[in-house]
Amino acid sequence: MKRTWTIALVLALSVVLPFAAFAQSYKIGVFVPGVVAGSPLYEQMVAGTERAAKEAGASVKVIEAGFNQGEWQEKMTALAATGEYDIIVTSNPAMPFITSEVAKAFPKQKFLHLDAYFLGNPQIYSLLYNQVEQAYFAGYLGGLVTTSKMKGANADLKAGMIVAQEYPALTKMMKPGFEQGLQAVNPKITLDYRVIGNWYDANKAADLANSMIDAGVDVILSITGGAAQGIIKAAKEKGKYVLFFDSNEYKQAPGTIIGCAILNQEKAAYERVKMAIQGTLPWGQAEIMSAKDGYVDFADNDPLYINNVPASVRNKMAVVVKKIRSGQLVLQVPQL
Ligand code: RBF
Repeated sequence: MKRTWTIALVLALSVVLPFAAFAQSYKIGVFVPGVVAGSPLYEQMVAGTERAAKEAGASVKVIEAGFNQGEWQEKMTALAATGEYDIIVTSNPAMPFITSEVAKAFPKQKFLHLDAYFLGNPQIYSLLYNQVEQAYFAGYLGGLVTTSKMKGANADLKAGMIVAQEYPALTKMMKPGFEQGLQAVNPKITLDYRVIGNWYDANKAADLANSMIDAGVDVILSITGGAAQGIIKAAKEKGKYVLFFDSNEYKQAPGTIIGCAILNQEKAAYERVKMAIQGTLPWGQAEIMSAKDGYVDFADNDPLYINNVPASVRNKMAVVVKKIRSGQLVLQVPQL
C-alpha cells in the first residue's frame, strides 16, 4: 500500500514539476539605458515586461545602466556574460548598435528591443514606432494652440521644442513630424528648437524654456526624459503650455500640459515578451508600428485634456486625430 502511494506521488510530481520548473526558469533581464523614474518609455517597458512575466511565472531583473552612455556597452556585456537571462529587454534607438556587438561574444543571448529598428540579426528582435505620426499629433495641436485665443497664447506664431539629445529618430522623425503638424495649421508658424545635452538637467531645461517663452513662444514640445520637470515648471510659472511625449502625463500639471502624444510601449512590451516566453517571437525581424496599429496615439479622452483645452481647438484636433488613427492620413517613416 505504502509503495503504491509512493509511486503515485512520484508520478504526480513528475508530471507537475517540469512545468513549474520551466516557468520558474525563464529569466528576463531588463536593461534600462538611463534610469526608470521620469523616463516614460522606460517606465512602460518595465511595467509591460513585468505584467507578461507575472502571467507566465517568469522572473524579471531590472538593471539601470545610468546616464553615462559610454558605459552602456560594458554594462550590457557584463549582463550577457552572466548567461542567466533567456532574453534581455531594452529600449531606445541606439541600443541595437550595442547589442549587435555584444551578441557576437554571446551567440546564445537574445535581445528584445523596443523603440528601435535593427533588421537581420537572429539574436535580435526590434519594434519601432512611427514617431512622425506621434510628433505630427503634437505639432498639429501646438499649431492650433499658438494660433488660438487661449489664455496663455500670444499673437506671435512661434512654437518651441526642447530635446535632450539629437539622434536619427529625433532629427528624421520627431522634429520633421512636429514641424509638419505646426505648418499644416499655419505655414507661417516658426519653430524655436533647443538641445539640452543630457536627459536629466532640469535646471538647464528650465533656462531654455524661459528664454524661449521670453522670445514669444507659448507652447513647447518636450522630449527630455527626467529634465521635463524644468520645462513644466517654467511654463507653469509663465502661464504657457507644454506638449508631452510618450505617456499620458496630464496629471503632472493640469492646464499646463495640454496635449500628450503617446506610444503604447507597455502593450508592446507585454505582447512581445509574452511571445518570447512562448517561443513565437520572430527573432531577426524588425517591425514598425503606426497609429492605425494602435501603438501611436493622442490622449484625447482624458478629462484633463477635455476640461483644459477649448472645444474650438479640440474639434479641429479631433479631425486630424481621426484621420491618422484610421490610416486615412499616413505619414511615412523615413530610412533612419
Ligand atoms: N528617453 C528618456 O525618457 N530618458 C532617457 O534617459 C533616454 N535616453 C536616451 C538615450 C539615447 C542614446 C537615445 C537614442 C534615446 C534616449 N531616450 C531617452 C529617448 C527615447 O528613446 C525616445 O526617443 C524618446 O522618449 C521619444 O519617444
